[in-house]
Amino acid sequence: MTTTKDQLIAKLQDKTANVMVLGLGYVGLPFAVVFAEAGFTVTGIDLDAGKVEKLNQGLSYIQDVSTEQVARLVAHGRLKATTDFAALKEADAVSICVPTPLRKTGDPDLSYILSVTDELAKHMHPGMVVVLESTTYPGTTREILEPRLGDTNDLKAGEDFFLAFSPERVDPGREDWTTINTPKVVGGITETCGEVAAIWYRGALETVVLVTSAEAAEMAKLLENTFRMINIGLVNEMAIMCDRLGIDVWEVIEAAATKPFGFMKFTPGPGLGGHCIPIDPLYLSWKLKALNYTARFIELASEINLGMPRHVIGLVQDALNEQRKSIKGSQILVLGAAYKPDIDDLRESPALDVIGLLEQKGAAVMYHDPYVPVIRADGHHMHKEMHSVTDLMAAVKAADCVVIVTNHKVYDYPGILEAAKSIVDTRNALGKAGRLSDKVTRL
Ligand code: SAJ
Repeated sequence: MTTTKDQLIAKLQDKTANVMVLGLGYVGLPFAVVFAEAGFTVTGIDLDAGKVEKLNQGLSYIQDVSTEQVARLVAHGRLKATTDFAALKEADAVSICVPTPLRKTGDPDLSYILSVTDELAKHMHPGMVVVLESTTYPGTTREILEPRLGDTNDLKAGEDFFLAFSPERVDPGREDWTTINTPKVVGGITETCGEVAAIWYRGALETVVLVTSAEAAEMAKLLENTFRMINIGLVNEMAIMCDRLGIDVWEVIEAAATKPFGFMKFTPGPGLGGHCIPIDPLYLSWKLKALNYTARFIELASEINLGMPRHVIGLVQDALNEQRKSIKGSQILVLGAAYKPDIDDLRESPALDVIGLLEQKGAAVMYHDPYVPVIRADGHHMHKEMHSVTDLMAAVKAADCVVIVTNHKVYDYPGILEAAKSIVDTRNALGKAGRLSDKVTRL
C-alpha cells in the first residue's frame, strides 16, 4: 500500500503536482516561472489584483522576469494567477513568498505570514508539501506554521503533510546568479519533511542543499545577511576612523583588497538600504532578546550603519564651511535616491535620511535619480512629495553642494565634477579625480 508520502513524491517527480505560490513579488514571481518552466502547473496567489491581471495577460512586472517568458507559460496553461485562496484546495505543493518587514517599533512583522498561513490552513489536506521562503527568525516554521497548518487540521507533519523552510536568495537585477542556478538550502520540520521538500525543489532547481532542520535553514539565511550587514558596519566605522586619522579609507580598502585570500571587500557608504540587509539581522537579535541574549555585533553594526547619514551631514557642513556657508539657506542637490546603484528601489534608502536631515537643518534640498522620478511623503523622512529635478546639470551648477548618495552608472561624473561648486562623494564615484580635486569631500 503506497503511503501519503509516496503518492506525493510520485506527483512531485512526474510533475503532475499542482504547485501554488503565495505572494507574487520579486521572490514569488521568479519562483513561479522557474517551476512552470520545469514542467509543473503553477498557480500564483496574490492579494494585488493588478499583479494577478498582468500575469494572466502574460505580462511581467518584475525586472528579472521577461514578459516573453510569462506570456509563453500562460499561453501554454503552465502558469496562471488568482486572488482567490480557495484555489489552494487543489494544491499539492505550496511555496510561501510573502514580505517579512519590521514594524515601526523595530520588531518583526509576521502579519503577512500569519495571514496567508491562516488562509492555507482552511484548505490543508493530506499529501501536501509547504515551504516557507520568507526570511524570518529561527523557529518561525515550527512555532508559527506547524500548529496552524497541522494541529488545527489534525494533520501530522512528516506523515500527513510535509513542512519545510528554504531561504530565498533573490538578488534583484543580478543576471549571473538567478533563481534556477543559485544553490538552495532546504530544512524540514522533520527529516522526512526536508526530504520531500528537497525532492520537489530538485525538480526545478540546479542545486538543493538539504540541512537537518527548518531552524538550520532559517539561521543560514540570517548568517548570510548578518555577515554583510556587520562587514558593511565595519568599513563604515573604518571610514569614520580614517576621517579622524586623515587617511583615505578608499585607498586603504583598495590596498587591503589586493590580498588574494582571507579578505572580502566591502565599501563604506551613506547608510544601509534595501529590504534585506538592514532588516534580516534584526529578526535574529529580536529572537535572541526573548532568550535574554544580546546579539552585540548586530546591535553595534546597526548603530554604526544608522549613524552614517548623520556623518554625511557633517561632511556637507565641512564642505559648505570651506565656502563660508552654512547648511541653513544653502541649496543642496542629492544625487541618487535608490538604495543601491542602477535600480529603482527606495526601500530603507539612506538617501531618505540624508534628505530629511538636510531639510531639518534648513537646507533647500533637491534630488535627482533617473530611476526614481518621485519620492512620496512618508511622514517619517519626507513631509512633502519631491520630484527628481529635470535639468540635472542646471541643478548641479545651482547647488551650493552636490551630495553623491547613490552612484548610478549613467551619471557623467567628470561633467558633474566640472560643473559643481562643491561635492560630497559618499561612494567614491569620482575616483581619483575626486581625490585630486579640492572641491570634493569624500567619505
Ligand atoms: N552596501 C554598502 N557597502 C557594501 C555593500 C552594500 O554600503 O559594500 C549598501 C548598499 O548600498 C545598500 C545596502 O548596503 O544600501 C545593501 O546592499 P546589498 O549589496 O547587500 O544589496 P541587497 O540589499 O540587494 O542585498 C541582496 C541580498 N540578497 C538577498 O538577501 C537574497 C544579499 O544577500 C546579497 O548578498 C546582495 O543582494 C548582493 O550580493 O548583491
